Amino acid sequence: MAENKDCEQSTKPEDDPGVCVSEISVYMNNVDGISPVKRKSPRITTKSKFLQKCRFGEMTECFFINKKIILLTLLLLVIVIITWTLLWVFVLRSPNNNALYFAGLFRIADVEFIPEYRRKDSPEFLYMADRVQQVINNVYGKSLFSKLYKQSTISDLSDNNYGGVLVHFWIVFVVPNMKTLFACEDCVSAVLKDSIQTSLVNRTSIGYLLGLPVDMDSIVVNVGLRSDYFATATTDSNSVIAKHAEQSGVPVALNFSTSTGRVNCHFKLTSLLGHIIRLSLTALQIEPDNCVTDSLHIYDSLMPIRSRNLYRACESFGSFPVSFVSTGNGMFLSLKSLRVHGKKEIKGYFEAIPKKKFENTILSMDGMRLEGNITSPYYPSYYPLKCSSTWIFKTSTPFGLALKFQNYTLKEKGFEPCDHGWWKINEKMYCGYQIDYQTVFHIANFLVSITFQCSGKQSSKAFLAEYSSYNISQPCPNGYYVCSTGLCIRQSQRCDGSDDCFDESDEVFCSLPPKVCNTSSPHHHYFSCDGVKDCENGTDELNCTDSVPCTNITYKCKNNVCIQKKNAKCDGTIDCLDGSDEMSCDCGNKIRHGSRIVGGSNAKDGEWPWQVSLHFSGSPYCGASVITKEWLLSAGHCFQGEKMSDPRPWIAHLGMHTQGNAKFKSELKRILVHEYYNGRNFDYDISLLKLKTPWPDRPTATIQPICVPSLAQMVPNGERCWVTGWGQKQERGNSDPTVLQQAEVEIINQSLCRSAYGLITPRMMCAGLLSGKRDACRGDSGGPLSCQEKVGGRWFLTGIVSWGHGCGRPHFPGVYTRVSKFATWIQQHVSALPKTDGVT
Ligand code: 4AZ
Repeated sequence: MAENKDCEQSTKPEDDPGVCVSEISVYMNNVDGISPVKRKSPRITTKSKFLQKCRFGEMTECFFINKKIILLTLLLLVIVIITWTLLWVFVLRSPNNNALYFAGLFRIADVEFIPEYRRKDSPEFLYMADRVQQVINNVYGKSLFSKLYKQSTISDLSDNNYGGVLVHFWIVFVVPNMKTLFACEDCVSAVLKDSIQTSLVNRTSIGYLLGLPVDMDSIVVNVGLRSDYFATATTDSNSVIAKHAEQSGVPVALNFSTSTGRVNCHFKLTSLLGHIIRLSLTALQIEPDNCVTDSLHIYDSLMPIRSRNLYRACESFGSFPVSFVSTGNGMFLSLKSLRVHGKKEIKGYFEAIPKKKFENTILSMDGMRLEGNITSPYYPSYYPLKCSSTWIFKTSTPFGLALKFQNYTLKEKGFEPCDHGWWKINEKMYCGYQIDYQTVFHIANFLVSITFQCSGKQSSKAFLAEYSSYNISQPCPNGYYVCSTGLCIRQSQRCDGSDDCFDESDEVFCSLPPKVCNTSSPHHHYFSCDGVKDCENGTDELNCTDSVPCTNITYKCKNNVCIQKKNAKCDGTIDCLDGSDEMSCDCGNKIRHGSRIVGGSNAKDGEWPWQVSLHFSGSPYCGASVITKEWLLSAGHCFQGEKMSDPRPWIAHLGMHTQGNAKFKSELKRILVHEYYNGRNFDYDISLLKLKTPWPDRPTATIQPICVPSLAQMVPNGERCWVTGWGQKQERGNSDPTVLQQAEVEIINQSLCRSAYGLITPRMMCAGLLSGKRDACRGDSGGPLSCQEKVGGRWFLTGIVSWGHGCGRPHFPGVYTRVSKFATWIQQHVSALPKTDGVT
């Protein structure tokens, strides 16, 4: 395989991959006077005497003495070499752990950019860099931090779309005692900002930083990584590949691939003025482990500045190409891998594209119907951190405007920030959310003004909405029903047992359908093929394995044939012609059957062999369930935030009965939270966890996987299931049990669940007792709600402990993630799971 050796690689496992120029250091130790070369050895004089002796003829004595001298000299030399090497490795070369690195940028206004600034060895660059450096030195040298300030380095001078020169710099502080926690970004940038003198008269953002005209609004200073400092701050670094897009729309290739050695590879991309950069990736191969070993960072700057991080990829993308856009004419990519073995690859190209303004006015002429598409800026690229788009629509009465989104929805904005863009529609504010179904947003006005603002910590996936005018008094055609998601479905689809609206709004306030047992007309989904004989003549359970059109309530065999039998998976009867429904059914078996959580009881050892306790930094935090040899299922909310989503502090305890006595423990290799997890309402509250070490078959059989339900699987209301965990035994106070607790709970009707809580999505379900008493509580989150199949007797992971109003309160049952809804998602990610578990 062809290997690109442009970027720095290291094959030695002990090498620090971040150090491009490992010899360069801001290390403060004074090495003067310890050089062995400077010392004169008195033995040299002795040696010369012996040599003299030799010359005067006593040859035998001379020979032995000579040999001794040689041996002694060699010994001395070896000692000197060892001492020097140890000194070099442990003292001189060791990283300066007391150094803190800050990466930043600002724009110098009123200074004309000249092409020579692009070359770091040009006199023009050196002159300008020296000037800026002196200013920074002066500012920090006279600041509160003067004693800690070590140096600044100008790593780039670039042109930019606002005029002047954009300066990218590093500032290094040396803090003798790190206990003084000096990583205060705001303090460091405040020093710079406070030193700028602005004029109250001019009212511009340009002020003077010791004579340098600096744009106040452009200042960014963030804590940076030492490895990034060494990779980018020094002129002789060979790990940065600089590429420039000379012409608009002409792609410039970006390729790097290697199978050996660690990687610390950086691309600095620039484009011509008045343009931005579109980066298109066609391949990315890195180890998916939450960026512990491998990562690709894309920055909206020419240096790795954290707040300018456009995207952080910890794994490859689901499909290619994917593209990202910058806000200015520079972009920086950082590809890192700590793995010595295995392929690391990035393929793609970038191009200069004109910077655009996104303002549109769309008018309906002579009452004509409006129709078309609106998209996020730079569609289909991920939209950048800062962008905005406005549209003004004018229809005529009685028409309003409908926006049909593919995988996106708008919800009224609360106090929280919007992570996927915010919208202002006729003066009302909304947040955008990514979801996995269609929605239609109706605006009942003939004059519509829409502003979309990009927001979030990362670049977000593009959206497209089809707009059309609609009759305000009748949003859906005759014979159609308006879902709460805004979609129009046929009236016949209402109360048919299938979630056609995607939010179950077509399945609420439905009376129990009548049993029609003596006609040839098909049975209602509620009765048909659910394993329960509702009709005396058994007609509701007939022909359940005949091939039918696939829907979300049919079971899909491996050969893509769908059957009506809902719980076909692993029930002990072959239902699919290809037998796929009974393949890979080594799950959901309990070795021992035994008879708390809130209102629960002690479980017996080995009773719930799929139960896992997840410990964070040594303490029990959440539960999980074993589904394969190396995968666990848990809740998404256990892993929220930077700290919790790092797999390293987590340990999974398997085969455990009393806390701390696990039969098997493993670190986590990967945490995969559902991409649509919504921290506001706990929708899509599910995560997959990959173990670093798969659990062993022996010596214990107390670890067993639970079966994952198929998409069609149905658990009837009132069915009794079990919730297990080491969570609190009471809502108040610290009452964590040491022995695993179990509680039998009932599946609660979705409408009842909704009447208790309001927003219950199709991906949630309730279980508990309406009297309260038995429930999951804090600490049980992520753990299983296990239900036993009537036919076949296997146990299925019907729910995952998610949330609820307190614990064990009457009329507030526990809310669980409905696992069957995620059958496809689980299968997509867990390659070890059989491909035959009936997902559609
Ligand atoms: C929790 O905080 C939690 N009663 C889990 C479940 C329930 C409430 C809280 C349900 O982990």
